[in-house]
Amino acid sequence: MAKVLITGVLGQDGAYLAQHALEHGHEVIGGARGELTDERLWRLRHLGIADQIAFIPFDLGDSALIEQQIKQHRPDFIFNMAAQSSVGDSFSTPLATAEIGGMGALRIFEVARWADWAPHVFQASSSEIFGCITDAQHTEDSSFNPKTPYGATKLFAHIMAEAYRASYGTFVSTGILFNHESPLRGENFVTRKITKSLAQIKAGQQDTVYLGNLDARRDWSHARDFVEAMWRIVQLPQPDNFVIASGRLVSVRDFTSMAAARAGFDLVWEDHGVNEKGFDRKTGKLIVGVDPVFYRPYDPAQPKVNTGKAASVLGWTPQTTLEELVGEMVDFELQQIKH
Ligand code: F7E
Repeated sequence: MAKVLITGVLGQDGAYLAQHALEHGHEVIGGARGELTDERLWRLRHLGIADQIAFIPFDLGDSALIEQQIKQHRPDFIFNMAAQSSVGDSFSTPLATAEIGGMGALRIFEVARWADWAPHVFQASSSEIFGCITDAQHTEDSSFNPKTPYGATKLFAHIMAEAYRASYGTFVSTGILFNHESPLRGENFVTRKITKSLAQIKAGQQDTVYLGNLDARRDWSHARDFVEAMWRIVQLPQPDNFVIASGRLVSVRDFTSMAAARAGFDLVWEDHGVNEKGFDRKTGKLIVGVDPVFYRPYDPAQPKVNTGKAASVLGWTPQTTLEELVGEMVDFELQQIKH
């Protein structure tokens, strides 16, 4: 039985990681900042594991607290999942994004560097570190060129992880994670916004969902599958970097059509840009509109990736198709509707 510290345990990935660790008989210490309100515990409650986690106060902005908690609990594994994880929000909160996502990660690496029991640290890197597309097919060794505050922050932590490995021999591995979704996703991310809105439109509780860039393409997988990859990464004898993705890029428009079909709508798309609209073929009802307020100042195209290293070294490939993921998310939202 290992001791597993998960920062950001109240978030989507933290919750699935905690579930995974508990299922494998490990002890889970859940780091969370602020009060443990019912509202914030909903993911862990939904998974039925809130009572099995030893919660500790943990704030990535507080070096002394981080050091004290890690030294006191001596975890074998540290998963650093806490961050301001919205790319969209990072445009309005660049300092907080960098402070928590960048310096916060470094604070953990620094404690791990001096820890006499040599914990294995997992750092959640992001596909946003690739930024502008430069290679036809990206791998762990592609060049990084982020142009968003979030991407730059994640790149700082990513390079620091490599620096700590090279300079001090600290075990810090990274997963360069592409988009990973689930019913536990935050509502400010596009997949959950779409699935939740469609269920509400279906129930007559919302008229239309307004989105931003429908042409944006993302490589979406199920968060549960990603957690399995993260777990395998920290079990390796040596720290390393792994791209974790499905390799399939789908537009926001196509994701919306898939989700709408699951909710019982047959979308037809008309016009372009801010005037684009998605109507239900059967009823003619307007289901999707575009509102430029959801456009980003910079929205880099996501690259196609080669996940060969994860497959060969970790024996990992995603188990859930995008169709299954969309089905699970829409069904979840339909079940949540209160009539
Ligand atoms: O946006 C477009 C938006 O906010 C996806 C995080 O987990 O993955 C995630 O970042 C795309 C973008 O995720 C809306 O412009 C259109 O192109 O769901 P998202 P993200 O920015 O890709 C990466 C890998 C991470 O590391 C991050 O932590 O969808 N889009 N209309 C919209 N996006 C939002 N949020 N809302 C819209 O209405």
